[in-house]
Amino acid sequence: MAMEGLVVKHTGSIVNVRLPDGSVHNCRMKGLLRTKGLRTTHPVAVGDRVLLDDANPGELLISDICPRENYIIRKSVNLSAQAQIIAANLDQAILVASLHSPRTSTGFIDRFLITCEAYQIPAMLVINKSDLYKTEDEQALLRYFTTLYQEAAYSVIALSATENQNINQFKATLKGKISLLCGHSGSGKSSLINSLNTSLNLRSGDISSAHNKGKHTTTFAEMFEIEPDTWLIDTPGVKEFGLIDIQPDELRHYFPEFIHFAQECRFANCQHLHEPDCAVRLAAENHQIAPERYDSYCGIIQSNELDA
Ligand SMILES: Nc1nc2c(ncn2[C@@H]2O[C@H](COP(=O)(O)OP(=O)(O)OP(=O)(O)O)[C@@H](O)[C@H]2O)c(=O)[nH]1
Ligand SMILES: [Mg+2]
Ligand SMILES: [Zn+2]
Repeated sequence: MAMEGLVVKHTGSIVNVRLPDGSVHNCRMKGLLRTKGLRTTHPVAVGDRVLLDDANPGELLISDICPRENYIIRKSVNLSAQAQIIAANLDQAILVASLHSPRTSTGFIDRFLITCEAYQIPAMLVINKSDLYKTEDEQALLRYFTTLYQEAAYSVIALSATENQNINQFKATLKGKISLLCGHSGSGKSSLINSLNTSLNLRSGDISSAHNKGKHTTTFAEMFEIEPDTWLIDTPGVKEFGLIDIQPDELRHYFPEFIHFAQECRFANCQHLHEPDCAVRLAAENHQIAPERYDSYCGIIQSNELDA
């Protein structure tokens, strides 16, 4: 008899599936399924709903993957032709960033947001380690990032996972949803999950004092139910957020703050680069659109990281 389960963890070889009764089982893939999904490194992802076959006693086999509502993908680190599905069936994706130890950047945040827009997953920004930002410069930098992304229509929240600042306010945005946490190693994703459910005790790692970076403590994506029906997906830290399957001609749709101005461009298919009477470029010159965001757009178009 086939039954449905939820993939809560997979390490490449081991896939853990949770059944409706709450029990978690280590399942294997049926042979044929392994070759599906050619461009991805593995056919199943955390968050997938799967069908299980229990024909062999004592063994559950994943016989099929239910159609995904959505998923989010990034370029695999060493296999540039391959993509890695980070997770599937998400309600939102949250970037956990810190201003230092490790330091975030607008380039990293923009690529994460572009990916979320391309896959139609609501995105949000958490600036963690707010307990560390005491100097005037740090406070100014915090305001800078907050304003930049709020003006681009994203929610931004500053909090401290370890000092419990703003955690309840953040928790309210998670209720009843499946949320993905992404970010650099050491930004505090696992610590944040621990602060939301103190019984989980996920491993967190030190920041290397030599490089001010994390040490890649979390090595596999895993889903946790922090309270009934509220799920968080912890993921390994990433160095970069490689864009995949995005054409230069569609990138402009993934900067939500451009859309309003784009209606006033002379050409309906204006790419907002050197075209005459471009209302988006003009809005950036007038600071109605943040010039950094506009420059980031132009920079990505001119780089060779998009699919031609
Ligand atoms: N001061 C301060 N330190 C924090 C905060 N959140 C996390 N840390 C510290 O940052 C370090 C890294 O935290 P982790 O939770 O392991 O970070 P991560 O994002 O899960 O890292 P990876 O699993 O490597 O991707 C640990 O030493 C945490 O104690 C915070 O809000 N304030
Ligand atoms: Mg971690
Ligand atoms: Zn234009």
